[in-house]
Amino acid sequence: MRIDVLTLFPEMFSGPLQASILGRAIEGGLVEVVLHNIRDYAEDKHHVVDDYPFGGGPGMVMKPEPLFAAVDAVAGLEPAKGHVILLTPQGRLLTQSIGDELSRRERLILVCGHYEGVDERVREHLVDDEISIGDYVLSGGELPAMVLIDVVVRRLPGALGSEESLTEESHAQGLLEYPQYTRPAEFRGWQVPDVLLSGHHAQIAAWRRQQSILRTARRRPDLLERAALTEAERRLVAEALAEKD
Ligand code: 9D3
Repeated sequence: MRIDVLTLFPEMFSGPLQASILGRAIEGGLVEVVLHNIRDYAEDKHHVVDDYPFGGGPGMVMKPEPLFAAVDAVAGLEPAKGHVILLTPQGRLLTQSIGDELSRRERLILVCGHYEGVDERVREHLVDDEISIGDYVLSGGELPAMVLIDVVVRRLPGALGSEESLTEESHAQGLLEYPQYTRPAEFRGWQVPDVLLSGHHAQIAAWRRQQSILRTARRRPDLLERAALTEAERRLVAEALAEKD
């Protein structure tokens, strides 16, 4: 996979792209991430990339010409034109399934907005998709682009080691994780639950499943609608929710 990133702040990407799973995937040639400074595509002497909004109002708007020029320069036609994604607070909310869907594409082109927004013609005629990472205000599309790259690259076949893939699979049940402990068995007087020290694998699995369900019921009841639970587990959920308030 190849991912082109169009941004006014390419230097923001160096840390996250080098660390951990992402760094390994890039090193190993699983994905190529190419950064482009939008300012390099501004044709005027001072490389201006923003301007005042027509009709007045606060803030600056990103001009269309540098963005169109940048996408034209990197889009490519072989084997396919990249899927152009604008990171914007007005986009569809990023989910795991959107990440999965995007990870099956050959090429992505991520456009990071800054200032109050981008000229509407960019949305209408340049961009194929618009994505937000959540309902909170950030300073630009760079952090969201890094989040999206992480979500997508983890899903590429071969990005995770076999151990990591197995952990991934065991957590892909639509429930929150169960509590985890490591040594020491007692820390500042706080004990690890006995069942985890018992060596009874079936009991441990049952305890973990119950903890996952209770935690999900209390913290993220919205997730339970899609989880596959037995009748007994549904009763457990009902009890947990009843004692909550
Ligand atoms: C406070 C300014 N807002 C009202 C006029 C508009 C606004 C414009 C640009 C708010 C944030 C931004 C910069 N953010 C992004 O470009 C962005 C973003 C985000 O802020 N939150 C979640 N996902 C994303 S994706 C891109």
